Amino acid sequence: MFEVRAKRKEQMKISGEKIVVAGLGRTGMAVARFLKRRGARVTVTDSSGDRDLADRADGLIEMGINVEFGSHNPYTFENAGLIVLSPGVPHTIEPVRRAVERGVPVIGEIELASRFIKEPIVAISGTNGKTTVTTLAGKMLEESGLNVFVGGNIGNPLIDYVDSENKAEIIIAEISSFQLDTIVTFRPGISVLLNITEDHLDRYADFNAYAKSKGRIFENQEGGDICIFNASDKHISSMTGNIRCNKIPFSGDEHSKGYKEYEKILNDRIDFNVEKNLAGSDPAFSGKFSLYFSEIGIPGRHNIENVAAATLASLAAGGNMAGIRSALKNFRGLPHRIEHVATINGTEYYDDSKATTVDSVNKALEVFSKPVILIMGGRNKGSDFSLLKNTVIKHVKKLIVLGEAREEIIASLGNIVGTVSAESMEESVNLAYGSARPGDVVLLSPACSSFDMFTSYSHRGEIFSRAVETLKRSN
Ligand code: UMA
Repeated sequence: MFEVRAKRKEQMKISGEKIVVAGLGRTGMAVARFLKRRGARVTVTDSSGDRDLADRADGLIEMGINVEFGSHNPYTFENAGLIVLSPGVPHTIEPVRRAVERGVPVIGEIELASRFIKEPIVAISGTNGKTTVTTLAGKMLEESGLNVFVGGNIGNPLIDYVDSENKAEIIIAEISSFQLDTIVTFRPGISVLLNITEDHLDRYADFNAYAKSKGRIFENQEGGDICIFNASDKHISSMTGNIRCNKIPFSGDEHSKGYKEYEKILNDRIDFNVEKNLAGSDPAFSGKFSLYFSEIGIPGRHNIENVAAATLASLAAGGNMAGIRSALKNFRGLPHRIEHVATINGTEYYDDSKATTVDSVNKALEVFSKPVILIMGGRNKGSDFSLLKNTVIKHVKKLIVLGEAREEIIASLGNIVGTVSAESMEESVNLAYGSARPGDVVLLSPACSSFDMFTSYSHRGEIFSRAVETLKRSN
């Protein structure tokens, strides 16, 4: 029943077409080269006038690609035969809207790539955990002996796979809401939706618009396709009533409607009871098995959900139990996600810089039973920090805030826990050290993006770790 197969592809004419690529980041560069190689007349446009763009543009200009940067010229968009947007370029910006009104088709890189990829695609989305599940599912399938390409929002554009010489048997793609905004026919054979909580409210009109975008992962799936989703997430369960794919819900909430039919997360294990033929390559697979939490090397209840999702996706994609268990045994999580950095005088220091949403900070705090000194702040993505009140009361003994969102965080949480403001990451770490007692935890979990002070969340995490290491050496 659950046959994993590649889908019929939309034909697409590229040679000789006038195509505009918006955004000169990693995606835009890859798309422009891909289109040029196929004979399109390509213009890349970027609203920024940064110097590094000029350096990047040089290579494209040498290939005969036209590059415009410093602003978006509406005329360029309106006169295109097709516009391909990078994920970071909203489809709602004025020049794109005007071009759409004039009938110019607009797609994103995922849509473009999917029209040329023949191999089956496993698409993984959700507000939190998608990189972890994408990485883990990739490892489970590799350990099952399959040749896998892992890409998408995780950092390497899918379009790069199309022209690569190393062909895979299966594509594991992390897909963001930004990428789902610009799909048309994108139809993954297997979709995974992990959770939907507040994020990117600086780009979407409201939460519903963001949630709707996430739900588009199911939009083109048909019977025979598989969709794996977290049924204990009320936003997800409200959108899965009418989807056409074969549903494989998992849930840790016994009060969920239809719970009996779900893959169940209990207190010490995940109980699976999936159709026998979900396992494409494992004749010994009986359908019923348990994974005990003691087999899982990454902390937190949210990671149990991630493991359930990765296991189901891997089985659906042809993985076997030996491969799944082996990957699970060796997987210790990804950098900057509740990553242990050091122990100094009995205090544990953790880098959770990837936690850019309120929900991910709530989840990180729930991992710890010890008192937490929490370092938060950065650029607010439209979050309501007061949603952290209950977990902060329960877990946090001191709050240290930094970055643009300091005042907003103090206004939401400053009256429930001792809060101090810091000018830099180094100062934050020193303040945390000054308040720490043996048995405490110091946790960087910002609930904000990093772009006010750092180049990325990983840069922020590295600066935090460096400050902790310096402290450790001086002890
Ligand atoms: N730009 C414009 N016009 C605009 C807005 C931006 O020209 O209106 C330009 C910027 O000046 C910049 C370029 O667009 O030069 C950047 O494009 P981009 O942000 O799409 O950057 P890429 O390097 O192509 O990275 C994108 C994803 N970025 C975003 O979604 C914001 C990367 O996800 C992804 O790894 C990469 O494609 C490969 O697929 C990053 C991310 O933060 C990690 N994703 C969000 C998340 O995970 O929460 C969704």
